Amino acid sequence: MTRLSAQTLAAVAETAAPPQYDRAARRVGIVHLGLGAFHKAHQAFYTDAAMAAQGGDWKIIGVSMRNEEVAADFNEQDGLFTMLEKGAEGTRAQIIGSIDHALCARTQPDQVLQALCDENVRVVTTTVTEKGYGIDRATGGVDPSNPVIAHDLARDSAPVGAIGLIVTALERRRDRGIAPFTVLCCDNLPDNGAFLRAGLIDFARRHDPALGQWIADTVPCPSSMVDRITPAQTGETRALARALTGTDDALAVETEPFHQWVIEDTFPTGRPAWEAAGAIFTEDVAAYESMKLRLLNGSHSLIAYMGQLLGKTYVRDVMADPCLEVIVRRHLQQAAATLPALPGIDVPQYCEALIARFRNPSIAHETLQIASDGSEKLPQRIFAPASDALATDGPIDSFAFVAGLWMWYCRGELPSGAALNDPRADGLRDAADAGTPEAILAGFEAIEGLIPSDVSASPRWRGAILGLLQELSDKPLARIIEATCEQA
Ligand code: CS2
Repeated sequence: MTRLSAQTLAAVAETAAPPQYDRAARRVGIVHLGLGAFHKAHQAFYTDAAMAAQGGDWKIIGVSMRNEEVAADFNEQDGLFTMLEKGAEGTRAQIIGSIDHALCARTQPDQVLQALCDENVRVVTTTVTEKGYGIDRATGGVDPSNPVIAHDLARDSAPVGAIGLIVTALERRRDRGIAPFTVLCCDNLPDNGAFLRAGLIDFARRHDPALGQWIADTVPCPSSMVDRITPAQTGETRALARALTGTDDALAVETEPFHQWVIEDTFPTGRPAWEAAGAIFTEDVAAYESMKLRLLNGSHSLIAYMGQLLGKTYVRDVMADPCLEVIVRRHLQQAAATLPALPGIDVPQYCEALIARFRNPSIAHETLQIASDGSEKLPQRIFAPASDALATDGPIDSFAFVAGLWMWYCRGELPSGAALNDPRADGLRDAADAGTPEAILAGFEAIEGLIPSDVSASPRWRGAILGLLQELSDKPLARIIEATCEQA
């Protein structure tokens, strides 16, 4: 079967919608760092809709940070890929045309820098995952012990990490008199614009304080809340794309119909009309961000650890168990109680919609995937709401439940047989294998920048975690779940 490409696009089956604009007439205006499934189903999709609605030179150069095969696949397919929207009413296939071509940062850092220095590039978007920046949460600056940060700070060769690339490109633009681009972080981190901005400034200052100041004064880093459940590609994804497009597509991505993007509107040098696909522009995304991180992502982590410990492969398998659904609902309730009022948002309705999204039978979202990088995810998903709940004497059982399950999950033997996937895996495993509940909790508390001190100091929190860890060593999780479900 022929490969999807600009040449074969005209022959794509009618069951797949092609790009609604002349791709050849549009030029590049965005560089995106982190060319994974999420970017394809989210920013690339929004940008495609923006160009279809209002034109503009906003094609994307997609940069895979480490994987040269992904970049090669994109180039072989002239940037085209199939997005499969899988909902209750079936599957909708759309060919996304917004990516112009791709590069790999690890092997082509000079080309990436060149792209970032192009004066037509006015926006740089990022999805490199929570851990991918190399920012130390405790200090807010870069972590010099992170190998990529250390490599890029040494300046012996071209930078290969997101922060090193962005700062070096900004320096060159400043020196050449080219206006800086807007840096738009699209990872699931609270106040993600300020988070990335602090990392950029700190990295720059270590080499040139004046550059750090120039970035602080001139580079816009709006925050954004991104949302779309997008599992990793499977063999079935590719087979379905083949059936619906009549071509072979190594890059097909499957995703849910729901999508949301809330963005601070600070783009002095312009931006695509992302509102064409429903993006919301606002002055303050913080409230939306904590809603999404605490309700969707927090429940996701709960589902992931329950699923992994009970041998359930997909999110939908967890949701198919009525008792586990009760526990997810309890989490949503306790997390919702920590949120400020959100004008225009009906939180109970949002939670019901989440339950339906988690249940989506056509989305195969692996609990193993979500269970990864707990040390990077739990601070904003679980510990921050726990801290707020403790401050107002609100319920914390569910936050302690997720934290305790995670600690148990980090023990040497992973139920799935896979290795613990977390940048701090060794330290987590040592803490989790410490023996008694007290020793396990003390081990996790000793990990810097993880559990906030106000949370650790709370007798209520400690009691709940120690009780759960004791129970987990005494009896099977299924029995604990039954009892928790009855009480919920
Ligand atoms: C998930 C997210 O993998 C995870 O940790 O919770 O990727 C989640 O699917 C997205 O944030 C949904 O927008």
